[in-house]
Amino acid sequence: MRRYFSPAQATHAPAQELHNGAFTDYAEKPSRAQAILDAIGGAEQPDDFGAAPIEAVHDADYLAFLRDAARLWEEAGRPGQAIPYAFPIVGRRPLALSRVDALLGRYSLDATTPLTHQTWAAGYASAQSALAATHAVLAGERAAFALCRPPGHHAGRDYCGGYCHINVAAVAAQAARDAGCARVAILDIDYHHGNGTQDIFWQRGDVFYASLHADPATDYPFFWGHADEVGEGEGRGATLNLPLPQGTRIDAFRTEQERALAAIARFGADLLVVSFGADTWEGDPISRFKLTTDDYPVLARDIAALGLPTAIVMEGGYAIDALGRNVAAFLSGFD
Ligand code: OKP
Ligand code: ZN
Repeated sequence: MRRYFSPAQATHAPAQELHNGAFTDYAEKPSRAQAILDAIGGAEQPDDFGAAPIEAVHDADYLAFLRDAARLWEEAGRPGQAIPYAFPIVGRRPLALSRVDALLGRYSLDATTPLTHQTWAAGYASAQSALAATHAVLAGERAAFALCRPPGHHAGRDYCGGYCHINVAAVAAQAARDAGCARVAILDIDYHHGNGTQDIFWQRGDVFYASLHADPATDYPFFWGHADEVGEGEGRGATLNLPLPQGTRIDAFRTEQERALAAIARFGADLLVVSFGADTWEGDPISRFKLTTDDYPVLARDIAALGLPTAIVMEGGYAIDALGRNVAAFLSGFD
């Protein structure tokens, strides 16, 4: 399988995050990528497809914010990391604010995602890896893997959060649409709901979003991923949420994944994007499912049986010692 990763993706490295009311080591570490590379035998540097495929999914003012935030924060003389802390949740309106504190709140979903001087470059490169995998399958590869890091599925058209800045799955899906695929499906099997991906395609009937994830009644991102969220307008019925309880093991996970795959087959997708998170593994430090390494090839074979050209993009997975073997196990199911 073709595999893509750019060294620029490793440069974004916040020191700490706000977790359980205290600052702890940032879980989405650059060493996640090295662990995966070691286990899958390296990866190719992606071609540069430019900013246009990213701008097809994200607003220009938001992308400018990603480029500038750390510099503005530093210029304002702030000693700590660029972390938002005031959010316009009441009466959100298009105020022309320039204070970096206001911009951080305006363009962020949460306070867990510090921005760095390298955030834009790393997110840009992560999106290029997703685009390279997408173009590989458009050119006839059965499946391809983008080692996306930073991940993407919590990021929306104009906001970051949940360690995500550029929604790499959305960039991949939109690129496939623009390359002529009439209908594209995204299957999100990260532990967390991909609220950003859902939001981007909420009113679209041409991109189907199906997600298995921890019930947002108990887990981040709390406000999205509930079973009654099905899309709106043209997108009504093109969003499928399958929340699962903490403690979920392979049998229940596989049964629900079969439901998602059946819905994708009925939708009639020409191409599939898989948002793959290995944070469903039993030893993940921030997640509570009970999948084992041996479960991943089983899930992958079920997905491969759909017979669709498949671009796999990496999302979460924070047990770094096990991450490489879990990713390699998943990819082995597509052989
Ligand atoms: C990103 B991905 C809870 C903090 C939650 C954010 C989790 C982001 C997961 N104390 N932190 O979906 O793997
Ligand atoms: Zn996750």
